[in-house]
Amino acid sequence: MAGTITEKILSQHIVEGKPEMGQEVALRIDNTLTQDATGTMAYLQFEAIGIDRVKTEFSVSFVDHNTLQSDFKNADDHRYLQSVAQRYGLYFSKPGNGICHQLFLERFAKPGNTLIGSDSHTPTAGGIGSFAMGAGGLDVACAMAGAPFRIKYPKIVGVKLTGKLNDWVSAKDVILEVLRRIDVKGGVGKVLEYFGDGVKTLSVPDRATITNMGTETGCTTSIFPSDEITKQFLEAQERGADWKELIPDANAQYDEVIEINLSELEPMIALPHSPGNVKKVKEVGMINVDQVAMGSCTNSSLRDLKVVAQALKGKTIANNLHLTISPGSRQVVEHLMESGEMRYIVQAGARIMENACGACIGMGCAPSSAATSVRTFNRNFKGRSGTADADVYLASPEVAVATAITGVLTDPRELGEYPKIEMPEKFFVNDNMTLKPLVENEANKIEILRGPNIKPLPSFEPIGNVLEGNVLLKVEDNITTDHIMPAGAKILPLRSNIPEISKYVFEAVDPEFYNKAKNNNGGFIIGGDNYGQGSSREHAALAPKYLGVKAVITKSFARIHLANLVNFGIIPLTFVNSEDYDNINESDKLELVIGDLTGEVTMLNKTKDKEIKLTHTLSKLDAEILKAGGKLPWIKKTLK
Ligand code: MIC
Ligand code: SF4
Repeated sequence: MAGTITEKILSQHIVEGKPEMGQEVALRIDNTLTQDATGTMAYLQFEAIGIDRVKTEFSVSFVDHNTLQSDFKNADDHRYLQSVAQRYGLYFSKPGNGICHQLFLERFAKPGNTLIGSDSHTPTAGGIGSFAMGAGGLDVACAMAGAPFRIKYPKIVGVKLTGKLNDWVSAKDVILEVLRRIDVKGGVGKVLEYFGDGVKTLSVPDRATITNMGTETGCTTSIFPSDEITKQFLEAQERGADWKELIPDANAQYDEVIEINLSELEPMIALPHSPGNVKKVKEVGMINVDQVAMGSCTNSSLRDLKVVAQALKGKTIANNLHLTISPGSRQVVEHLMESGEMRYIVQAGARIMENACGACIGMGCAPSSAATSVRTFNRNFKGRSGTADADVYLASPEVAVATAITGVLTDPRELGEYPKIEMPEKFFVNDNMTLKPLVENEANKIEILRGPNIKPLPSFEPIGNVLEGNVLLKVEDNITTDHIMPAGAKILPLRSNIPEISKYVFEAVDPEFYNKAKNNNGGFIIGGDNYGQGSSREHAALAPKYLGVKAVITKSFARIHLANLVNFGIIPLTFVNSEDYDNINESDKLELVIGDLTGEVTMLNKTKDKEIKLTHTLSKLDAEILKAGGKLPWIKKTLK
């Protein structure tokens, strides 16, 4: 059968359902990944499922988000994660080894495999030709226990690349251009599959930058072919045996095509406070910049930092700003040391940070009050940097380094000749900070080490037929999971303690939310379009559930958050007529008759004495899971 890459991979992994756009299909999952911030909860759930060993081809547990260890909590989480990995047959990547997606790309990802990860940027592995999706921790726990992962069969959008990038223009500009065109919800329900002659001009890490930040379009995933370039990359990583060719057939049919001529692209930048708010750098002008931060799973590869190092060679960063650099992995650092390029970075005055997420998730390096920060990251949601009134811009390493040198936002083409960089033929391969899975009889002897901050999972009752309560909060379009459940240095250490972390739900949106939820015995949230965009953190569903939130009623939802709401027994409903959003206010008293959740739901706004029709996209199975009070009780029954 002629087909796209997406069709080829999915047809080999569908275990239930028909490959028809919008229909639910269940996929066999080959690999999983977790990171520490979502991982503790995922493994607590995995333990609760009661399986003796992971059932995937392989699964990896990374520690990269919170590595501050400012007290015992964080260190206890790491110790717990290491012991769980050893007990249940996973690989374990120790803190400092690097950022999960960069490491997975370098050392694990395989073309043609399916991967889910408890992190929304898991599609980074699409750069190598894996079909890789972000998911809630509970879905990852279920996949580790051998359960399939369910998605709506996507619309397959072909992104046709032609031409070749000019000097000082790089992969980040490609994905910023995609975001400029389709914005932060233009990818919902879709796979962005890259094809065309331009593909062969991009290296695997370039491709991974594009698939990584594709997440910001809301898409199910993004994927590139696996070709000769992929083969060379894998061989250079001593993983030639993992390569297989994966290219679309000549007559492959896409449901829609977007064309991008790489030769026409210019340096781009996303303005505050959305990754979809994209303009050309030259249109924005010379704004003063206080901080430049480089790294994150989007732009911390060897190529990226080599360009930065060469551009910094012999220069000093501008007096008015700070430059921080967080490399993606130890492999990247080792090469920069070996080539001497690390010296150029150090000599120029950059602050070298740990190989971790760091500033990207607000773990330090918060900008000063009302400051402007230019970052090579993928998200610039308001407040995510740790400074509520900072303006964060997202750009390529080229734009970032040019800005670091001049002190004002700078089109890198003004720097003159593009640095020539030399990539190594073979990468330094050193997996000594990744612990291998133990054989079964060794694994069974491992004791799981917990700390006092790792609290038991809360359990929830099955949902009744009629839901009553008050509207606790009404929010606008594009509310992110960073709004719902903030991260950062203060809150991340509480990820394994739901009673504590729930005190911070919606903290920056409505500081009274926690008290309101408590005083009202829970209630409802009203949202606009694309509610829950951004991260995969299931705490954005689990913590509101803990506070008694019964249903979230919006104009539309982001994919991963919708699944997380179902997983934790909060009913996600949408307005049949989106104008009805205006017929509900905060504190209104609502009554919802849920029934069996097979069709429309009628809601009575008792305060306004008005009936409002609601609908949903839930499958029969979702309805079953919701009725059972969430996925954990349901999966325990199913897998027994
Ligand atoms: C993010 O970039 O927002 C995170 C932090 O990596 C999240 C995961 C989390 O909240 O732990 C994500 O993207 O899923
Ligand atoms: Fe880490 Fe930032 Fe990537 Fe999330 S987006 S995985 S916080 S580097």
